[in-house]
Amino acid sequence: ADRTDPALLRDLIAVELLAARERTGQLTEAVDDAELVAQHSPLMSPLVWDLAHIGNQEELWLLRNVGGRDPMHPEIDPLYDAFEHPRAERPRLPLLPPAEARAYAHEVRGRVLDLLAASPLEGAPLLDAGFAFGMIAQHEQQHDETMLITHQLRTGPAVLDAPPPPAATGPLPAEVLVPAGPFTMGTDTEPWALDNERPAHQVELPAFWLDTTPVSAGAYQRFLADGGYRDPRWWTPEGWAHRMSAGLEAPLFWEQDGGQWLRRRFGRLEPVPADEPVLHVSWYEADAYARWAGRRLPTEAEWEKAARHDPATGRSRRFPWGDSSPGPEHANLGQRHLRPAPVGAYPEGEAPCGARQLIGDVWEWTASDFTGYPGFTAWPYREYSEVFFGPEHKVLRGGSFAVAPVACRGTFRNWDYPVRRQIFSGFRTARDAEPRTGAGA
Ligand code: AVJ
Ligand code: FE
Repeated sequence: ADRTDPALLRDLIAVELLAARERTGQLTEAVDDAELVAQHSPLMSPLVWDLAHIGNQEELWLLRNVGGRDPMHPEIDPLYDAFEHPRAERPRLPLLPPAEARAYAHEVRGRVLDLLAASPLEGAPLLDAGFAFGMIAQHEQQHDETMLITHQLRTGPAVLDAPPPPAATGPLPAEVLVPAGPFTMGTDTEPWALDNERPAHQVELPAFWLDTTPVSAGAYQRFLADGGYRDPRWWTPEGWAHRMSAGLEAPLFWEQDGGQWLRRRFGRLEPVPADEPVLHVSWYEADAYARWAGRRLPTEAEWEKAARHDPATGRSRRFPWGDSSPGPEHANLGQRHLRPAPVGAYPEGEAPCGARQLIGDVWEWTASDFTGYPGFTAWPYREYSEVFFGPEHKVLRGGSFAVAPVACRGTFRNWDYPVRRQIFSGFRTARDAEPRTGAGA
């Protein structure tokens, strides 16, 4: 879309806001009011919290900060401030009941569409290229992914349905080479990039080999069958301690039935599909698998170089396939399919290096801690990223089947604790192409 034409930009924003709300509607209308207010896991908010929080953030950023309007219900702000109350406590707050939460989000949206029609989309940093509107569309889509995680944790009969993703094409080599050299990491030009994706900067990397696709559940089962969960050799000391104390035996949602592994997916039990990317593993498990395979997790810079660097032009693309926004032919995004596609799907989404499914399907754990790039400035709010910088969070890249295109691109960075695995997390592995030389060698 032509983002320099204000009329087209307004349409694009309206389409993204609408798409997010449609998804929010599907996720919150699939269950009854009792399930909306219930806590399905202490790791998650009740769905009704997400619903009103979506409306509250939209009111704060668009109606108040951009539009200069007065608060609609100032007394509810603290309830929906993610920093005031940890998720586990949210069910006990005096939250808006479902009908009121819906009405509030709907009321805010009506006023936001009026504001959008009247608002210039330049002249102030929050307005330029419609940034605040884009940030809010992304925010709602991020919570739609969060709500889908809650659905995955929920027990009870299945309520969600979607057609299967496309099949794999191949054969493909197991790994692809990314030659040594500099590339541009991060962005100064992506209009709705969040602060942690900025600024663009050069990074020089040695050559490395990267798995062509995410690690499959079948490959991961060989790690299990080889006693990988019983052998501390493959685990970091922290990872082994966690594996022992949490009693990890397999990815989350897997259960053994005789000799067979089954997995629970949105209320249905099915055999673990061997050709699907492994899902619901923690960073510790991903790291242990990589060690067992004689490999390692890629760094965040390696992941981004594989996904964006175009050796023909030397520039970094927005996506592996080029600069065009993701279509259904490129990547499994947006909850169109409620599962990852088999490894080797999406030939049209291939990166110049030959890697597939870097965008969509599963979030990919990287070896890297979440930090600010050189020259990072927190904007427009410190609590989005900066307060999470540090070694306690690991970076995930690429987006899952549950994340919408508006909240996913080659520069997008997600992060979580290394123990987390209710998220739609998988990984691929890497290895150095040349033996490392020590300092002074
Ligand atoms: C970027 C997914 C880690 O859910 O904690 C939503 C996104 N930030 N509301 C999160 C977010 C504020 C964030 N993650
Ligand atoms: Fe939020």
